[in-house]
Amino acid sequence: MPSADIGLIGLAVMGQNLVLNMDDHGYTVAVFNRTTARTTEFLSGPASGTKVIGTRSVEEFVAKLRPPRKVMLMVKAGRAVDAVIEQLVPLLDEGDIVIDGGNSHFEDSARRTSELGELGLLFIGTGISGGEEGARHGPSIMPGGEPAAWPEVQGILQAIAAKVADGTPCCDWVGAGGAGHYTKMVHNGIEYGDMQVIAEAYHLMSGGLGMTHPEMASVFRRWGEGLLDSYLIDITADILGHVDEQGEPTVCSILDAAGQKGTGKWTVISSLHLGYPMTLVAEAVYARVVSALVDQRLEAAGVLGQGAPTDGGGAGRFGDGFVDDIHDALYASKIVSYAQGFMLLEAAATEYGWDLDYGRIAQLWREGCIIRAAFLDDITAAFERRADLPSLLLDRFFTDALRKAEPGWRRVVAAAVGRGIPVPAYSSALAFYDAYRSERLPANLVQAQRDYFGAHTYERVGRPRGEFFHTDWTGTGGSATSGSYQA
Ligand code: 2AM
Repeated sequence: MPSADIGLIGLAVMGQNLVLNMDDHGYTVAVFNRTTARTTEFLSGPASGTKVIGTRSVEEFVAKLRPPRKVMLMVKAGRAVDAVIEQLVPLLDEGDIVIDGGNSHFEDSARRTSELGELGLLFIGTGISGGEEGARHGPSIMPGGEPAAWPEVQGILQAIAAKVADGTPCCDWVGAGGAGHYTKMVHNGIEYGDMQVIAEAYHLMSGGLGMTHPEMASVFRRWGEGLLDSYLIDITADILGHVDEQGEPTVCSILDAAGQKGTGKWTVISSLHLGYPMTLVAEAVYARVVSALVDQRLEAAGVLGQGAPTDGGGAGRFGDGFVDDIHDALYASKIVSYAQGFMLLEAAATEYGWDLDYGRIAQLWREGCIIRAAFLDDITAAFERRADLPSLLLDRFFTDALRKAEPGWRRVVAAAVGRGIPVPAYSSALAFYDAYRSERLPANLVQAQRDYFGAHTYERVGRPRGEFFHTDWTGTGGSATSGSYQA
C-alpha cells in the first residue's frame, strides 16, 4: 500500500536534512539513494526512530508514494537530474509531481518544466538555501516551474521552510519555468557580494588600521546589532573571535585562495545576457578569482611591492572614526548590490515573462538562507511603497541611507586607493552609484567613436529616441551606415 506523503531521492547532506525536517512536521517520507549503503546508514543513523521509509529500487520507491505522487530530487545538479528523471518517468502517472531541489541552472528548470509538461507530469524547480542547518530546521525555499503543481506541494514546502517573526513562511510560489532557480541564483550572487563587502572591511581593519582579531570581532558583533544585522555579519564575528590550539586566530592560518561553485558566475553571465549591471557581484566573483592566483600574487608582491610606496600622497586618511566610515562603505555597497540584484530580477522577469513579487522575494530571503538580514524588511517596504520600483536607489529609504553613508564611503575608497588596499566591491559600487545618478555620461564620445570607425550611427540630444544619425567625420567617408543593432 502506498503510504508516503512524499518521496526524496538523493541522500547527501541536504537530502537527509530535508527528510528529517519533513518527518518532524508529520509527513511520511519515502527515500531512495543510488548507492544503497547510504540509505541503510541513514535509516540506522539519523533517521532511526522516524517514520521514514527506506527503499532499494526506484520501482519500490515509486510504489510507496500516494498519488498524485510527489518526488523530490536532491541529486547533483546537471546530468544526474536528467538521469534520475529518465528513470522515474516510465513509473509515474499523469499529474504526478517532480520537484528538483538541487542547485540547477534556471534554463535546465525551464526545459524540464516543458519537457515533463508534455508528458503530463508537473515539474517544480526550487531553489533551497540555508545549508545543512537550514535544510534541517527551516530553509528558504524558492519554487518555480509548473504553477498547477504548487497547490499540491504548498503545504509541505511551507511547513518545512523558515518563518519570519510573524510566522509567514520563507517559501512562496516565485513564478513559471525557471523563475525559482533564477531567484536562487540571484540570491547566491548577492551572497558573493555580501561576503566580499565584509571581507573588504576585514582587510581595511586588519591591513589598514592594524586592529587585532578580538577588536575586529567586537566591531562586527556591534555592527550585527544595527543596520547590518545579518547572518553573515554574525558568523564573521564568530570566525574572527575563534582561536586555534595555540591561541592564534584560526582565520590567520587559512590560505587566502577562495573557491567557488559557479552560481555567482551564472548571475554575472545572466546580467551580461540581459544587459543589466551586476557590477558588485562581478567584482566579488573576480576577487575570488584573483585570490586564487596565489603563486602569481606572491611573485608580483616581490616584483612590484605591496601596498602604496607612500601614504597615498594624502589622498585619504585612516584616522579617527575610520571604523564608522568602513561601516558606511559596507552598508552603502550592500544597498547598491541589492539594488542591482533586484534590477536584474526585474530584467529577467521581462525577458522570461515572469510575474515576480519583489517584496515577497525579499521576505523569502528574510530567514533561513545565507543572506538573511533585517535589511530585507526595508526592501520589502520599498516595494510595498511602489511595486514597479525600477531600482531600490530610487526609494526614499535607500536614498536617505545612501546620502548619510556617502561621505564615509568616499573617504574609505579614497583612503584605500591611497594605501594600495584593494576594495573592488566598495569602489565599483561607488562608481555605479555615481554613474547611475549622472545626468550626463561620456557615452556620447563612445557613440562618436563607434560612428567614426564603424558608421554605427548615434542618436541626438533633443531628438526622439530611435532616430539615428551618421557623421562623415573625416570628409572622406560615405553615407552608408552599419545599422544600429544592439548586442
Ligand atoms: P550516491 O550516493 O549514489 O553518489 C549528491 O551527490 C547526491 O546525488 C547523492 O545522493 C548521489 O548518490 C546522487 N547522485 C549523483 N549522481 C547521480 C546519478 N547519476 N543518479 C542518481 N543519483 C545520483
